[in-house]
Amino acid sequence: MKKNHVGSFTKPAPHLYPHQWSWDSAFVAIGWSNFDLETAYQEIETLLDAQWSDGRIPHIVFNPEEQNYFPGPEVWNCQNLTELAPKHVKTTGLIQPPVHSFAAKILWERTKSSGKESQYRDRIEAIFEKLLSWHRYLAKFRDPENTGLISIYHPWESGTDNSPRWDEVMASLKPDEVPAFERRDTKFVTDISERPTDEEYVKYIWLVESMKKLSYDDLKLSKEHPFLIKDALMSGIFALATKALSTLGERLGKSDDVLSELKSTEKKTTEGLLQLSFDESSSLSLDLDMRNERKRINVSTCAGLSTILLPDLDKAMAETSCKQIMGENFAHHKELKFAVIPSTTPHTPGYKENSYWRGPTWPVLNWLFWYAINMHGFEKEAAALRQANIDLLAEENACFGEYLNAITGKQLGSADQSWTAAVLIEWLSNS
Ligand code: 2M8
Repeated sequence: MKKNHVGSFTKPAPHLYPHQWSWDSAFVAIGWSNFDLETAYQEIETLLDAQWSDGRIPHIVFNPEEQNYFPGPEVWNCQNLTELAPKHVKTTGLIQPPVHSFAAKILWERTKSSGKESQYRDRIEAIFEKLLSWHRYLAKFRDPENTGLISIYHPWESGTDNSPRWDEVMASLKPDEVPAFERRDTKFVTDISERPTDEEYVKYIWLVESMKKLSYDDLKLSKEHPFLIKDALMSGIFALATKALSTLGERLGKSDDVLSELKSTEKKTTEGLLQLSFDESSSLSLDLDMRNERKRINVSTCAGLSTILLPDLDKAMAETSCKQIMGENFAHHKELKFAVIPSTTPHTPGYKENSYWRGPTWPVLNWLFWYAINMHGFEKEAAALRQANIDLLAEENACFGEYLNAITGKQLGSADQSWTAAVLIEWLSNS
């Protein structure tokens, strides 16, 4: 993390990801807060400084020093396409899963326990207000259908870019011309089969072009953009983070109106996830394809485990969800050497052992699910999941990998990934 820290933020990885990424920063701030509160606050503040006027937190904030990334700011062209984008800093027009309020709550708890409340009080107040407008943006503009679930317009918004979750929808897209482009990501990984294919990439860029044509305007996008999905993982995280924001709000003495607004948002998302997305037969929360009559996308990936993220889940549902996570489709799949959660259940359609979001394990998501299992009181299962992750990351060549093969223990993608370090710090500091 120290190595990847530049100026006032932490790059997700030394070369592959040279800018500030939204949800990486939230996890990294949690990691920093174990030993350097100031840097943790700065991480969140730098990100929030790039917030759009409608409340959205952009998925990437570009580092002006860094030219070697595609698609860079000139591709996104946000400042010329919409008044909503900030003028002093360049960003993309996408979002990522909203873990930020969850991070802010943890930061404030650690601020209090280190006796630094008065030093950081004004700063947490400012952070709270910005996060409140972020949550209002999500509730209003990412759910015009009033389902309680959050819409995404691009697989990159999901954080699980080329997960098999998106295969059917992506296959149905018929992109016309996209401007000529040269990928840069494939220059930084030794084996390009670990990254998305060129065909997938063309569609990613085509979707970006469509968003640009619609000026990143949510009302237009929700009506006309070809990719519109209610994202189960995004929605589960939204419920968890909204609860965290309302708890933070209570501790900061916010008004009853604000607190009840947050409570009803959390309740609505919880109901949406349980009623519209949860599939009894598979015990998974499934994404909904809004361009195909809200069809449930029935693929077994770690996003389906999002039910456990709901803070107000009843005991029976929490147990079902925990069993699924620790069972034979996920952490205890018979092929895995390490009992960690794979991104996709082995051998389901679209699964690939070493390929990006198609099979390997992401320590950061393991940490999030570990947190949730603990939150629901399954201490034994949480302890086992923590230990399996620590064992995997202690493998000789693990190198804080971006993602890892849980069958062989091989590190994949980028080495020295910041959020992998952050969650390892968390696991080692909190058992
Ligand atoms: C990956 O996403 C970027 C695009 O945003 C990429 O594929 O180039 C994802 O794993 C995403 O979840 C993550 O935030 C980002 C940086 O770690 O990398």
